[in-house]
Amino acid sequence: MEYYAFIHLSTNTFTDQEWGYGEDDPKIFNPEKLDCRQWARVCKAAGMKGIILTAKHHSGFCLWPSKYTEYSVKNSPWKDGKGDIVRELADACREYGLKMGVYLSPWDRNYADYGKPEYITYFRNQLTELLTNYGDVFEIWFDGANGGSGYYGGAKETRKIDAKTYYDWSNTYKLIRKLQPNIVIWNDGGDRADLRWVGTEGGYVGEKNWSLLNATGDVSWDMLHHGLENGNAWVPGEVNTSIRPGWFYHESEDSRVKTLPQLLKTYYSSFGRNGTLLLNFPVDKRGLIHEMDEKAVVELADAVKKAFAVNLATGKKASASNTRVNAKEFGADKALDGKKDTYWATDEKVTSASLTIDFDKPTTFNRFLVQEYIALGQRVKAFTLEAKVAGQWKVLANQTTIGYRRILVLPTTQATELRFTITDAKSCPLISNIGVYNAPQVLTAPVVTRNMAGDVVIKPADSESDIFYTLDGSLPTKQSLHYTGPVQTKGKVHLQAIAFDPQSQQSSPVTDEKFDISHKTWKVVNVGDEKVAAVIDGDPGTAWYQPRDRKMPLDLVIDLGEEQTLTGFKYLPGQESTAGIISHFRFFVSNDGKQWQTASEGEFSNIKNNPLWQTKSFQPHKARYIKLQATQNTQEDDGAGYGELDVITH
Ligand code: FUL
Repeated sequence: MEYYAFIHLSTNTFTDQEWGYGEDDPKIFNPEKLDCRQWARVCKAAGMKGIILTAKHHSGFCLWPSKYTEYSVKNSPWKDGKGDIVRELADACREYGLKMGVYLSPWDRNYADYGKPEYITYFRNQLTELLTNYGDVFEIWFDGANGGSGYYGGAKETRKIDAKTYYDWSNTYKLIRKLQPNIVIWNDGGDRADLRWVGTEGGYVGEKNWSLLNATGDVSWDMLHHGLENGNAWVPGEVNTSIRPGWFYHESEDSRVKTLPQLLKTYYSSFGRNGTLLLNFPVDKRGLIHEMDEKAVVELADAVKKAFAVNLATGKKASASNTRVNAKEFGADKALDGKKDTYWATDEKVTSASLTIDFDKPTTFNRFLVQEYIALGQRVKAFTLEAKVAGQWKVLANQTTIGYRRILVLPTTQATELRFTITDAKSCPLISNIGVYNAPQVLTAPVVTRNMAGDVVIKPADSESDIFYTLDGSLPTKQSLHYTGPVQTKGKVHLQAIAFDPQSQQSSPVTDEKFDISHKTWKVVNVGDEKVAAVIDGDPGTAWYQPRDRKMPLDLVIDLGEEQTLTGFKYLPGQESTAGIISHFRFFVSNDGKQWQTASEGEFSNIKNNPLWQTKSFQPHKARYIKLQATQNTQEDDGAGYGELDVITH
C-alpha cells in the first residue's frame, strides 16, 4: 500500500483536545461542511492509496450510527442525526479508487461497562457493524493507548485492564478474518497482528528495518523500530505520523503544518526505509482537510515526482559479479528494467555479490533507490555503495537492510560508475529494482529560539543561505529584515523567518514562532541545582530531571519576577529521554509564593507516544509565582523531567 492517509475526527475536534474524556455532549459534533469526497480528492492528488478513519477514538464517540450506543453521530446535530461518516467515506473511496480502513479504539472512555466482560461483546458488535456494512476494509487499527481514567457512563473513575488478556484478541481476530478475509490487522496493545507500530509517532523507522517479528512473545522497542532479522512472522512496520503536531485539529497548530523539507524527511525515513507511510490529517471543524494541509501534501507529491522523474541508471550497462546460471532470466539488467516482477539473482549459495552500473559519462546524482523481490522474502543483511569519482572508487554508504524499498539520500556526487555490493544476505539476494536520481535541492526552514535574556536566535539549516525575517506578522521575503545576529526582544514576539539561497534564488518555507513574555526575570525557586535553568532557558534541547529519590507529587516553582495576567501554561517534556514525561498535573498560581490557587489540572493526553509541547488554557489569573505539580508520569514511577516550561499571558 506504500502511502495512505489517516483521518482523525471526533468530538475532540470541537473541544480542542487530543483525548476526549468520554463525557462531551454529542451536540457539539457538527462538522457542517463535511465532505468525504474532498478528503478522497486530496488523498488521491497526494498519491495515497487509501484512507483510515477514526470511526471511534478513545472518547467512545462513533462516527457511524451504531445500533449499540447512543454516543454517536445519530445524537449530533450533524445532518440532523441522520448522517453516517463511515458510509460517506466508503462511497468516496470507491469513487476515487482508494481503499478504506477503520480505527476502532479498544479503550472506550464513554461506555459504562468498559473494564467488564460485557464491553467485549459491545466491542465485537461494533466491529461486526464496521466490517459488514461498508464493503471491503483493507486495514483495522487497534490503538494500544489506555490511560485508565474516563467518564464510563458517569462513574468518572480510573479503570485498569490487562491489555494482554482483557480483549481476548485471538477470538476477536477470528471474527475479523471471517468478516474480512483480506484485511490487515494493526494492533499495538494485544496479540501480534499483521503490521507493527515502529515505536514512535515522530515519522521514522530504523534504517535497519526487517519486515519480520516473532509471532508470539514480548516485543521490545528495538524490535518495533528495527524488526527482527530472524523473526518467524511477516509483520512490516507502518510509520504513522501526523501532518501537524497533534492528531486532532487545533486551530493553534495552523502554523505548525509540516513544511516540505520536514515532509520529505518523513518520506525518506519511512517509505525510504522499507516502511509504509500512514500520514494523518486532523480534519477541521468544518469537516474538511484544511487548505494548508492539502497544499503541504500536494507539494510533497510534486517534490517526490520531480525527485524521481529521471532514473539515471535506465538504459545503462549493468554488470554483476555473479548471476544465476540462467542469466537470461536473472541477469543484472533485470534490476534496471523498471519491472517489479523481474529481478537480478545470484547463484543459490552466493550471498555476496556486486552490481556495477557504467554511466559512460560523468553523471551527477544524490539519491539511490533499491528494492528486493519480497514475494520471496527479505534477504539482504548488509550492502555498500561506491562511486567512481575522477577515476577513484569512493565509498558513499555502508548500510544494512533493503526490503521492499530503500532510498539513500546521498551528498551530491559526480561519478562515471556506481557499484552496489551486497556484503551479506540470509539467502541469495534478489534485487528487483535499482534507481539513481538527482533530486532538486530543497531549502530547510531556519530554526528560531529565544534565550532567557529575550534574544531571538535564528539558525539556518545550511550555512550558505541568508536569513530574512519579520516581526510584524507579515510574510518574510528577501526584502525583509536581514538577520545578522541575535535580535533583542522583550514582550510578546511574533517572528517569521526564511532562509534564502542567493545562488539558486530559492527560499525555504517560513518558520513561524510566537513567543510570550521573556524569561529574563524568571527564577526557579524551589530547586538548588543550577542546571534547573534548562527548564526556562528557551532551548528545547536542554532538560532537567527531578532527583531520583523524590516521590510524586513533584513541584517546580517559578518566580516570574513580576506580576503577570496568566491565561495558560505550556510544558515540553525532556526530548532526549522517555523518563519523567509528566502525564497528569496540577498547575497553581500565587502572588506571594505561599498561598496557592489551582488554575488548571488534568492530563496531557497522548504525551507518551507524542512528547511534544502541551498547552493548557485557563481563566485569567494575576500572579507572580507559578507551580507545576507532576502527579503522574507515563511510566508510572516517580520521575519528572522538563524540557521547557512557559506561560501564556493576557
Ligand atoms: C495514539 C492515540 O492515543 C492518539 O490519540 C492517536 O490516535 C494515535 C494515532 O495513536 O496512540
